[in-house]
Amino acid sequence: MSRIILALFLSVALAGAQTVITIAEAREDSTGDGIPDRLGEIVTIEGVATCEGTLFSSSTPPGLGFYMQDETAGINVYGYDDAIPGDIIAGDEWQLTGEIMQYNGLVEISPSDPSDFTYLGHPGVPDALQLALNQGVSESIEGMLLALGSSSLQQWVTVATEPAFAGGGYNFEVWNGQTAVAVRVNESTQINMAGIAPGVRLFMMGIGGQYDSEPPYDSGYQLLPRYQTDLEIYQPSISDQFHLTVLTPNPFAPSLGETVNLEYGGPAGMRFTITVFDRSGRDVTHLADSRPAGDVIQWDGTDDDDQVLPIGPYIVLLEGFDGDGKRFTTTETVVVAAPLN
Ligand SMILES: [Ca+2]
Ligand SMILES: [Ca+2]
Repeated sequence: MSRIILALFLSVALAGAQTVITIAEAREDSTGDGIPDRLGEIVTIEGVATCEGTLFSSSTPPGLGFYMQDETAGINVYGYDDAIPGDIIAGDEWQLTGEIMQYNGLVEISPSDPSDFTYLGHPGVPDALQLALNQGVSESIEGMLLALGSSSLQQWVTVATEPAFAGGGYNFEVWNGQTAVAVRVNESTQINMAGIAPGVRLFMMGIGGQYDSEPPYDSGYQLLPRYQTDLEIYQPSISDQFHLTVLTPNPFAPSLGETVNLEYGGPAGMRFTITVFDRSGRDVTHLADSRPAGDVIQWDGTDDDDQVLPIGPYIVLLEGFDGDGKRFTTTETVVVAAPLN
């Protein structure tokens, strides 16, 4: 008898337990047409919310409209307001059960009832996936939190087009290196677009999204910022822009006809003067006087009288003068060398 009871208990427990699949499995598209294999199936996944539960909902009252991700992938969570289990906070981890759907190429999971959600904890929002220079949004990273540009990498994107309002949000494009990336700012995020204009440099974060109205669903990828802080305008200080770079070769051998290349620059309108000093502090040659940026200066290792200077280290002083006559300076060392042998 006890064996029968145990079997009954197990079958009830198994019927109640959900088989959790990864988000990558939930999204799987073995035919590559942008339509998930599991379209219309009810699945259970677990993941961390990367924004509040209604942030991307455009309905009234707001319904479910957010993104969650696990180690494998991300996905849009979509549903009516009567399916909301309570406050969903960015960084919450949830198990949820819902139907796999697809809307204009965007893969969605749609719970229908608050009981489809189980709260698992609050591990916090995962680090954004940093896109490389020239990388755009693509299917495998749709639904994930992405970073486009980075202040720590000093890699920015540049606004390419004026933001245009269309259908409950703003659309514009940015250049990530040589790749144009579409950005969609949903009105529901309440992000203010002031200051976003062509030529402005940004460090950005957002969700990888897609809006492609026609099959095959292989285009229309977008970055979807969540918050004002996801659109950080990069305004480098003058001292960050002012620079002198010694290009190769350094050391260089003037007696072999080598020249050292000096690249310099700064904010628009700045004028530059370049002077070379020897170790004793004597100015030996003047390579530029009140020139604009944009040139690479070549130095052949001679002084102002065209005499080749002795081997050894020399200090290159770059001075920049802005429109108000304010002076900025920086130095680099170059080495005049003898040829080997
Ligand atoms: Ca498919
Ligand atoms: Ca897609």
